[in-house]
Amino acid sequence: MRAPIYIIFFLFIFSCSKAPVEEVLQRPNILFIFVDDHAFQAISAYEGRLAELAPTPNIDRLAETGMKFNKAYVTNSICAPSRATVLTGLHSHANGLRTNGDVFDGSQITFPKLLQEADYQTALIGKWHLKSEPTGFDHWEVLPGQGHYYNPDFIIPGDTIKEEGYVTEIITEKSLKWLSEQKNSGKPFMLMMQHKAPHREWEKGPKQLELYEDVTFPEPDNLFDDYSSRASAAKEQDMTINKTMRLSSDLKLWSDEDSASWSYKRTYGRMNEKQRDAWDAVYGPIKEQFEEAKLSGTELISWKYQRYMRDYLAVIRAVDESVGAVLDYLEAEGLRENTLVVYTSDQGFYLGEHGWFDKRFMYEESFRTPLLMSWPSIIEAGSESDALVSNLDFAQTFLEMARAEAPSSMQGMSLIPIMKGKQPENWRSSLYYAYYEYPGVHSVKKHEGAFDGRFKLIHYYEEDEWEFFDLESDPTEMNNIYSNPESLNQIQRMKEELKSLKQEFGQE
Ligand code: SGN
Ligand code: CA
Repeated sequence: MRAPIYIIFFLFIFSCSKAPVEEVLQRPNILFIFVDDHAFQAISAYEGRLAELAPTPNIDRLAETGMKFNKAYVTNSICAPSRATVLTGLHSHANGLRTNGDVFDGSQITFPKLLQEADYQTALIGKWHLKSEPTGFDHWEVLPGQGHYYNPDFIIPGDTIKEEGYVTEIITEKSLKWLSEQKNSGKPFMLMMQHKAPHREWEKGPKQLELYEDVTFPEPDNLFDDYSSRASAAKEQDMTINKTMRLSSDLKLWSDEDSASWSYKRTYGRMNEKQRDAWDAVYGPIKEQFEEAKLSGTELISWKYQRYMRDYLAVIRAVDESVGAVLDYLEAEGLRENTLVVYTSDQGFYLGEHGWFDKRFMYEESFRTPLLMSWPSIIEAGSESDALVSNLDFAQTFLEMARAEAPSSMQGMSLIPIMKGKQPENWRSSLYYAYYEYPGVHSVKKHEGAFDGRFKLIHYYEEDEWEFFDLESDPTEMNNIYSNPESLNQIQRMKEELKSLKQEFGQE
């Protein structure tokens, strides 16, 4: 059958302009893959020190077919606040969720609700962590709190169920199932597939138990940082590999006394006999060797770092396979061209840099987050962006894609011009950051700051201590130059910047 004359006319008009036909005729699908604590240093597309030894080939497919963002940041480097910012397009002080202890007010405007109103099918599967019941989703199945790696519980509307297996694989299966169930709805979809992995305590999946056991990973240059020149917060935190990382739950060297502990019960204690036997076959000999070696001092720190990397990176391999599975599905269904696939994390993570694990600080490893976007009909394959972008920006980006109006109260910027390769002239020139969870786990003091892509100003306001870094000469932030007379003008400028950012975002 011949196409009606108006369609031929449409195709002609749009083949002459930049916007592809798909964008005009059909609204795109959105697959938002959100992971927990995935450091950009552990994605091979970012070419860091771990890239060759622990590649992430499927996550890298998104960079190969799409755009790699080199300067993607979060407003507040901690789980629940990051998730609340993604949903609302608002800084923590504006959406009311500042710490992991707060409850999300699900009655406020979120982008999933607006997509639902715009006739999208919406779903959320995996980690949620916002305490209140999800709103704005046609379908949701979420982990309680942090969730479990083995045989995880899921909260579903009106019930809690326990699933047998490994959490990353289960979240993938549930996501594929929902995708295929809604396939014939005639509506575009927006799925948030939110992995628990690679969150502490980095429990490897059954398929990756032996992965990396014969690999020695390079240490970061500042594994033995002494925090000289930094403010007291860096010295007084509780997140070092040396002191904070536990041999039991973190490094899996359980002893009999541990079996009553909460961390034992929610990890090793949840495994069935078969899972435990496979686990013990790998970790049993490691425990024996460790006990014989009687390590101490820097040798012990280096050993812990190797164990940490082997577990953390193997947990990521399962996530990489999950990304491969969903991309394969979209390809097989012919959905790849007009689906935006986003890969990002709720924040970054320390992989031994500054001697740490965890996040929270405004230093690069945790303030920055990985961000890859693939949407073949719009984004040029293999492209990169150095624009300052934020987890604030997703809500407005997705709403623009759905041709739904974003409320003027939202505080981000749509990334669509950047995806199309054109950074607008009036793009933001700096970012505002604020962290509030103190006192709290890992003892990171409250701070706020401004970053312009090169200079970073941090204020620990309860102690009135300052830090100032020039990332161009000091990319690993080892040298606080706040007292350096030559930096005075730049410091003054960044203080003004911080003040105007706070005004812009209505921060007291
Ligand atoms: C748990 C972890 C912490 C982690 C927080 C917040 N301890 O308390 O290391 O910082 O979650 O993580 S654990 O012993 O329970 O693993 S977040 O990603 O949810 O913000
Ligand atoms: Ca997290």
